[in-house]
Formats: sequence, structure tokens, C-alpha cells
Amino acid sequence: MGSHPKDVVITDEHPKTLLYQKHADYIVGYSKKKDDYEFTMTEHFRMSGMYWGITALDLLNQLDRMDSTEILDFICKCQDKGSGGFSPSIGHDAHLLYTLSAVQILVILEALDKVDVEAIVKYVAGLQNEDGSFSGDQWGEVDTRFSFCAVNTLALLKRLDAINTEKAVEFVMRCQNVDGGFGTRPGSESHAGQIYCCVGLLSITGQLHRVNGDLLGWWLCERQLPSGGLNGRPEKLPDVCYSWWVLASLTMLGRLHWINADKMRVFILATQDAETGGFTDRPGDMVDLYHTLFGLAGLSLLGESSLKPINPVFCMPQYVLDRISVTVQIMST
Ligand code: GRG
Repeated sequence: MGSHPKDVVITDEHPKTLLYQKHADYIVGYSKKKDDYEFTMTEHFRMSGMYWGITALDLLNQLDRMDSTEILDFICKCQDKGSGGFSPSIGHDAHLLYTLSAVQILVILEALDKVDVEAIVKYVAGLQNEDGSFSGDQWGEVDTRFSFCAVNTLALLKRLDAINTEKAVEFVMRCQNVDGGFGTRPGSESHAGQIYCCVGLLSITGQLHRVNGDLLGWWLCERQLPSGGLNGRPEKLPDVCYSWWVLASLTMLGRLHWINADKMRVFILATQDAETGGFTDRPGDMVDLYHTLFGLAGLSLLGESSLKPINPVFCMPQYVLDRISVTVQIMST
């Protein structure tokens, strides 16, 4: 245990049970401390922070503790009148990353009627390039994360017809490597986060058969270290966020049972902070909303019965997707 050079050691000091109520209180408390240093420092990705907190709170069955009027007012102010996209905070520039987060929150809160949906569709479609890839914003950076954000957003809005999905799939397939994984662009190294995005896009578009499930499944399972935690690529440290990126990908590939679930659970639980609530990247570090969502989401995928079931593609509670009748493809084994 823990002899791997890039691993951590889990001791008796680390939490062994799910500190359910502590996490809900941490998330609610976070949204109320607007003058805190941490709150100020996260302004440049606030919209995603809100999505992480709201989704986590919903998984914990306590969404009613959020002030939805305040949240919706903020989101409406973040829709850019010119482009139709959403910015991370009021007065910042629109980006696909925050457009997806805004749409995810709006779908969870059943509030799409509060924003200009047609303008969102136009914004997303306008970012598709000739080769099928997507730029993240007007400045043009291309990344398979942005392909996923675009397809995910339009699937939630039921407007996939607005883009060329065949070309979007072709671009993603050009980012596949000989190890079965995917990177940011053609020729880039495989990374678990990008794999989640590419497999998710193929699931939404019904093209999962284009992946070699055994080859990619093995690569993903090899991310598990002796501590039970997962890294995002070889020779890297484990991080609880990969209990989402890796486990969600394995779920889509129908191979979640290839991982050692008991050890995975021990690692995830050890990343909780028993004093403050919330999850950290690795045992003993500082908590944040990002790791709190992905810790809980990973436990939900592993079947934790005190949490709502989560959808492995959209990273939203399953009941939300059922309510709007959005389905995803899961590979059969
Ligand atoms: C709806 C859940 C959801 C996501 C939207 C933004 C996005 C789409 C997906 C991001 C996928 C991704 C690339 C995740 C990886 C994030 C991460 C921990 C990057 C760190 O990379 P390195 O190289 O870290 O700094 P490692 O762990 O490799 O050392």
C-alpha cells in the first residue's frame, strides 16, 4: 500500500464514512460567504462553481437550501447580449465552458424560459470550425473539451440539428491515439479528462461503437494506484476528480466493474475534510467545490445509496435527464 512513487498513503486518521450533512452545509455556507478571499478568487469561473455546488447539493437531496431567485438573476445577467453565450461572471467574456454550466443549472432549475435559448443555439453553432472542431470562444482555441461542451449544451436544449454532428464526431475520432485514449487535439497525449469529453460526445451522438472498449477500458483501469485513487495519465499523482472523469468513462463503456470499487471508495472517502466538510484533491489538502462535486459524483456512480443517481455523460442527477427525456448511449459488453 502506498509504495508507488506517485501515490499517497491513507491512514486511520482519514475519514471512512460519508460525511453527508457536513458537505451540504459546506456548499450552502460557501455561497453565503461572498466577502471571503476564496469566493473572490473564483470569480473567473463562478458559473462553473455554481454548477458544481448546485449539482452536488442536488445529489445530497438538499437543493431547496439554495436561493434560486438570486442564482437565476446572476445567470440572466451573464448572458451576453451580442453573442448569446454566457460568461463566468457579470462583465466577463462569454465562453463555451460557462455556457454549458449556465444551461446545466437552468435545466436543473427548470428555468430555460428566463433566457434567450435561440441566441444560445446560435452562439454554440457559430463556434464550430470547418474541420468539425469547436473553438471555446471568439479567440479561437480548439480543444475536445469544447466539442463536448457544444454537443452537451445543444443536447440539453434538444437542438443538435443546429451543428454538423458528423463532422464533430470525425474531429473527435482524429484525436484518438494508439493507446485507445483521446487528447485535446489530433496528436495530443491521452488524458482521462479529454477521454471523458470524447467518449461523452460519442455517447450523445450514438457513435460509441467507434471506440475500442477493451483497449480504452484497460487504459482507464490502469489509472488506479495502490491507494485506490486514480490519476489522469501515467506517472501522475491521484486526484479525486478522476473518480469522475475515469469512472464516468468506464460507465459509458459498460466496464465500471473493471475497477476495484472498494479501494476506490476508501480513497474518495479519505479526501473528505471532517472539520470543514467538502472534498480535496488528495487526502489532507484544501477542499473546494470542484472536488466536492466529483467526489460525490464518483460515489454516486459506485452506487452510494444515500446520494441521488448521476448520469455518466451529463454529470447531472439522472432524474433531471429523465424529466426532459434526454437519453445517452452506454456500450454493451
Ligand atoms: C459537464 C462535468 C462536465 C464537464 C464539462 C470542462 C469539461 C467539460 C471537462 C474537463 C475535462 C478535463 C480536461 C478534466 C481534467 C482536469 C484536470 C485535473 C486537469 C489537470 O491536468 P494536469 O496535467 O494534471 O495539470 P495531472 O492530473 O495530469 O497532473
